[in-house]
Amino acid sequence: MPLAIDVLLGQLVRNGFTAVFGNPGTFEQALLDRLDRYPQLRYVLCLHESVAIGIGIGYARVLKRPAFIQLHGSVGLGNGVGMLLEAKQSKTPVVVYVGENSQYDEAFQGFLASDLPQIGGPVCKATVRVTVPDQLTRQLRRAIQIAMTPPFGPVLFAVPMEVLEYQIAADDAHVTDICLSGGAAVENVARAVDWMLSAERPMIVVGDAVAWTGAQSIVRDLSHLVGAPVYGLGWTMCDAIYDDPLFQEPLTHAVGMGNAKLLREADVLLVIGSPLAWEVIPDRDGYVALGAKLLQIDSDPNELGRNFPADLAFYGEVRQVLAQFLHTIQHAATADFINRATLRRDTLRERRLARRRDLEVRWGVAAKATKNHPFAMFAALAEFIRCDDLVFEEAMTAQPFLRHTFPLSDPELYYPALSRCLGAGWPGAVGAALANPGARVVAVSSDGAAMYVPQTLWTAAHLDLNMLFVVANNFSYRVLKLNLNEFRNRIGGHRGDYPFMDLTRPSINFVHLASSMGVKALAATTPDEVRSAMTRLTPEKGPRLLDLQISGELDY
Ligand SMILES: Cc1ncc(C[n+]2csc(CCOP(=O)(O)OP(=O)(O)O)c2C)c(N)n1
Repeated sequence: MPLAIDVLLGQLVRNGFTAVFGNPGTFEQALLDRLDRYPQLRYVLCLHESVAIGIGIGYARVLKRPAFIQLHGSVGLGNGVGMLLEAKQSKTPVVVYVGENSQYDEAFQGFLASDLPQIGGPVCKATVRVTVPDQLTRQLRRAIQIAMTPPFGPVLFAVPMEVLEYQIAADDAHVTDICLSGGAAVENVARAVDWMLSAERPMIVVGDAVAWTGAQSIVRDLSHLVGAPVYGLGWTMCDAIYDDPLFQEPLTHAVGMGNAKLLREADVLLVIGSPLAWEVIPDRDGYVALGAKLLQIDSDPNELGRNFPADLAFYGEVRQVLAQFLHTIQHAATADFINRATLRRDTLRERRLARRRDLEVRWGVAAKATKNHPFAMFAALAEFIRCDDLVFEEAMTAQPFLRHTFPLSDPELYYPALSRCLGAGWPGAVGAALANPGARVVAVSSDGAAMYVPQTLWTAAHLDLNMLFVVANNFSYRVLKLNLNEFRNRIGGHRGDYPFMDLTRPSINFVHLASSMGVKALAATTPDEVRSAMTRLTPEKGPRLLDLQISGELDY
């Protein structure tokens, strides 16, 4: 009979896993020892647990499959807690194998003794702990299945070390693929469609379930047909066709009052695959105007009517339900409806263009006064970004400038990390590069976010990945300053200082940091310096880094 570790690795191969992202210790030595027998599985060595989980998250988002992560015992799991919450809240499927000490030594309460399910439970979708070797494969299949069943999420797979050393029966079972069927009953779709056909101000909000099911073009077709603007909420994937004229913008995840004001303009609000209201500070008064209809579609039943009662809620695979909606509206649309929808469409297209023009004028004026204004700096950088680059970004307050200047037309090539757990950007980008080896990956992170995971650069250099890392470096935790301003506005009393929010004294030398890990790096403080740095970095092979030093002023 084979060793349990071989049965485990065989199961991973059978289920199409291609990589293990980890930071190892002795509890997991059986896995390290046997991995070279499975060339289908590549081990990606990471120098911190948040990097390993973050790379797994990026890999899973790009391949739209669960990733397999290995952490070392209670300490490794503890280090990874923040990034696991990132996976849980972004509903990204990852199986997190954590080794632990032998059950035979439990009574010693020895080295690293702790309780893995207690540490990981609150930040994982589920916990599976194997205590009997013969149950290993069944439990592993269960862990994989839980991770990839909507709502997706991280599953803790805890394995005491001796379990992997037993001989157990081989089996060749697969994990069942779950296909969700459209749960929308025909008569309810008809009611929802009636509301949409008579709406004067329909509006669509899209979240990550759209990208997970590849439904962006159906959303576009639906929005064009009904003449509705599309907004994004809670994005870690690109849930809309970014340069479509009816796509307006992703909404903020910081303060919900502005979002609520905007959504309350709708008389029919269709929310697809996104939690409604989950910002840092949500608007308790509600996001739906009095008398307006709220329609929700989600593959996570927990989201339906969770914070605000929906008038109709559809549970099912988002793409299928949407297709059903589109089909029904196409058949029911009258000439009068099409005329009204066309008028709305033209107005929305104009509104988007006007907003872009206004921003360019405002930012353009500011950029004349400030040589490293982020608009001018990102515009210079964008001259070197190709439309087939894969952009994985955690640009934080520089995000509007990136989104305005970069070519982001292909939703499969744009991943906006959301930064619940700061530091998801760079590791996610490495995961994206591993998942999509043909693409050049552009990994933009703010300086604060980058400093949670600088070890990522080592893994990128170690694997010689074709990546451009960019630090959107404003030498501060700028968003915390903006939020503090709001707080002080509320409680009264502006002091003009921002305690513990400047990343200076000493300032971080990203060029030295990157060089120390084998990544070629240059800094730029003006748009011209960006151009000359990029001219030198672009032809280089392997990972490169641009330290994009942008103004941290608060009023741009
Ligand atoms: C792991 C983790 N620690 C702390 C925070 C709290 N936090 C939220 S935003 C922020 C500062 C972000 O600054 P930076 O990344 O430099 O972006 P900027 O606002 O300057 O654009 C911090 C520390 C967090 N979200 N995650």
